[in-house]
Amino acid sequence: MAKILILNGPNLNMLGKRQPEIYGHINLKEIESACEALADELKVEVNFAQTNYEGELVSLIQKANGKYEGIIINAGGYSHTSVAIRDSLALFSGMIIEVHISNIYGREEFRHTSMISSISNGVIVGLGAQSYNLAMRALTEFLLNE
Ligand code: CA2
Repeated sequence: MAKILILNGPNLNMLGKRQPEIYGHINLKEIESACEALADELKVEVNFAQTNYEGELVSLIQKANGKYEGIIINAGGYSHTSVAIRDSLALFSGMIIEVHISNIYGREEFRHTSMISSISNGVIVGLGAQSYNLAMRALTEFLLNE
């Protein structure tokens, strides 16, 4: 069974608590539960991690190598700044889908650039919590056709 790791970066543990006009009312636990239900349907295994620390994200990505066929990552604010996270993803041998809950292109200029997009297989942006489900479907589809 294919294994997918869903990684969330800084402040995504705050989802549902503030700024619902940007990120919606759903919290991270609810997003993860929805992904778990979808994993059953898609017959894949899914695991989750969230951290507010850049280095920890790097370590999680390194450890995922050889263990997971795919990573779905919302690196939060680090998406726009982190060469270290980009470098660790570039070393990952499986597929990568970058997701963002909000439409980063409709927000402040500094959110318009992602360090991760060009080394990802695909990017899903601005579709709310659904972004994660869509990424799981796309990844599963990719992996089946590999
Ligand atoms: O839209 C996304 O998914 C983001 O990756 C979310 C990040 C932001 O820095 C990126 O530019 C786009 C922020 C994480 C969530 O931050 C919250 C802050 C307060 C309340 C709820 C969430």
